[in-house]
This record gives sequence, C-alpha cells and structure tokens, in this order.
Amino acid sequence: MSGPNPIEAVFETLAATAPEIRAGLPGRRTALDQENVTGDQQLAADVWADELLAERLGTIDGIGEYASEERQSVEDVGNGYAIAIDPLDGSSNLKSNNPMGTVVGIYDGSFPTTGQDLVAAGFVLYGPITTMVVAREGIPEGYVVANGDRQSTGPVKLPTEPTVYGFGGREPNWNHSFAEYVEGVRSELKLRYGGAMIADVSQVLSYGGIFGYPGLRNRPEGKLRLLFEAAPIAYIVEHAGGASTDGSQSLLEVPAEAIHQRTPTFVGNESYISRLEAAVDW
Ligand code: P6P
Repeated sequence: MSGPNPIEAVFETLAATAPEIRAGLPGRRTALDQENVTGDQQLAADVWADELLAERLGTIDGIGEYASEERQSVEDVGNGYAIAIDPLDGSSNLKSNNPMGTVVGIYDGSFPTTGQDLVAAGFVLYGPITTMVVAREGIPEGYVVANGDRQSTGPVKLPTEPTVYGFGGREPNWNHSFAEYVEGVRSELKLRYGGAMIADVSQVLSYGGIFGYPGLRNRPEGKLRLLFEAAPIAYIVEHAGGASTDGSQSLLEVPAEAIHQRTPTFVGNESYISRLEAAVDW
C-alpha cells in the first residue's frame, strides 16, 4: 500500500511543528555572530527552526531534496520532491515582537529549478494566532493551526477590490519610474508594510492590493530569494486569483541559475501588477 501523499505530509508536518516553533521563539531571540548564505544576520531561532524542520521534513517518504534559506547547499534526503523553505521568514521581527512566518515551496524537479516546477506552496504565519495557507491544485485553502492541527477556514481568494500596499527597500534607492508608480499607488491604497513578507502578503490576500520588494539602485536584483520566497508566494497569490511579476514576467517564469538567487518581487491584484509592468522602466 502506498504511504501518505508526501505533499500532504509536508503540510501536516508544518502544522504539527508550528506550536513547537512558536513555543521555542521566546528563548531564541539572540543574534548569533554569523550570517546566512545571503548575508542576513542569523538569530538562534533561525538556525534552530531550520534544524527542526530539516529533521521533520527531510524524513518524509517522497521528499528527495531539502534546500533552506539558512543553508549553503541542498541536502540530499532521498528520492522525490524538492523542498525549498525559509524556516523563519522575517525573523528580524522577533526583536520587535511583530509577525513572521515559515514559507515552503514543493518542486517536482531538482534544484536549481524554476517556479514552473512548483506542485504546491504554503506558509505558516505566526501572528496573534497561528494561521496557514496551502496552495496545491485549484484555490488555496486557509487554516487556523490549533494544537498542531489544521482547522479549515475555507478558500483563500484575493479580494477584487484592492485596499493595501507595501514596498520594501529605502525610497532613495528606488528608481525614478518605480517611485512615480508608487506615488499613484499611495494616493489610492493604504500602506501596510511590516518587514516580514509572509505577514505583508497575508494582508494582501485578506484585503486586496499589492506587496513587493523592488530591484534597487544599489541592488538591482532586489532582496527576496526566488526559490524560497518569491516563487512560492507567487504560486499562492496566482492560485488565489492574483498575479505576480519580477517587473516583466510572472515570478513562476523566472529561470533560476542558483538556489539563493534573488529577484525583484511583486504579488497582488492583476490591475496593479500590469500597471507596474507598463509604467516602470527597470
Ligand atoms: P527590509 C525578511 O528578512 C525578508 O526577507 C522578507 O520577509 C521581508 O519582506 C524583507 O526581508 C524585509 O526587508 O529591507 O524591509 O528589512
């Protein structure tokens, strides 16, 4: 008899591990004297959450590769799907006690690969309560995570009426045409930017709008990582009825040459995504 579906097992495991991660955060707010592969300062929580999730997810039958934002290289864990995970996205919010999350993409391919190989994506959001969104075929499903169990809150559909926006990076580092685009957005929507992609994307999924981290004058590739952050979030938002872009194409089309490759990242209502692509000269 075939075992449980590995994709389902990944999300069950994330839910089951969520209370343990949440409970382990208070004692792990210290900054380590080290950085991850892409130069983010690592907290004790980052390393601990990564080790915990590697152990739990890497032993699932049908998972072959475990790649983490916190690790230099891909771990070979057997045969099957390839997981790309940011164990604690937005962990710098731990110091200020603001929301953060875990984001995972499940790829039917070997790293480095592209968003076209995604077969599922999801995130856990550690906010006032613990919630989860899972996208596989069709419309994403939302959950409240209680005692490690997922309680469905129904389909996650992007509201047709946009309300909020949030863009990362310092304004002096935005290029002129993007700054002009944001002036228009600013006059139409409300600012919601909290420094953790998962929490900011959750705002967009709940209220409609656009979230992004642009390429900057001093960093044209932007900050967010394609395989760990941008492609999984684009998969979720596009399945929820929205759109994504790196400035010119869906994030699911962006070719990855390296596992820690960064990309300019925008997700949200199609009207704001297409307006961005038309207005901004990167
Ligand atoms: P900034 C967190 O470190 C992260 O990768 C994303 O979760 C978040 O959207 C972004 O960086 C925040 O970057 O420059 O605003 O601190």
